[in-house]
Amino acid sequence: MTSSLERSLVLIKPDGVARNLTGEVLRRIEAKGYVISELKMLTAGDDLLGEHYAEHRERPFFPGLVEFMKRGPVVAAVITGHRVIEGIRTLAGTTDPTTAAPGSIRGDLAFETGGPVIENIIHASDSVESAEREIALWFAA
Ligand code: 3AN
Repeated sequence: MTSSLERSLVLIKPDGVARNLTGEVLRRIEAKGYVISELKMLTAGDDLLGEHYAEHRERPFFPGLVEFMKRGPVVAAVITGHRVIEGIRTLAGTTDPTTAAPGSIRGDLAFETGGPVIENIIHASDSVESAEREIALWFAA
């Protein structure tokens, strides 16, 4: 069997930090068996968020997404484990918190605010390539 040890960039977004859910999200990730390799809190700026969400730059919700992500501190983590990228996406649940599966982080803890952007507590890398790009952005030496 080939090795599938991976790294994922996880962000606890400003809604999650403001609601004191940092511990709960990290608890679920650790309880699953994944390892927190790096961890820090910071307030992101336009440049970092523009790079992080480069694929969404032309979307109508992009300005609202950046404003939301700048609203307060985020917690950034590098999580390590076998197939951790797919595993954390499963723990997170689907993007829309209203229909995210109960049992998932978004399904259990996030809700629709009626605002211009979906607030859904957690970001988790969606591929090995995204993860390595995002880790370099958020944990630049
Ligand atoms: P996910 O985080 O589930 O992979 P992405 O990468 O498609 O979702 O979107 C990044 C973030 O942009 C989401 N977590 C959410 O905050 C916001 N977002 C995505 N799609 C929409 C939308 N249709 N309307 C408003 N905000 C959105």
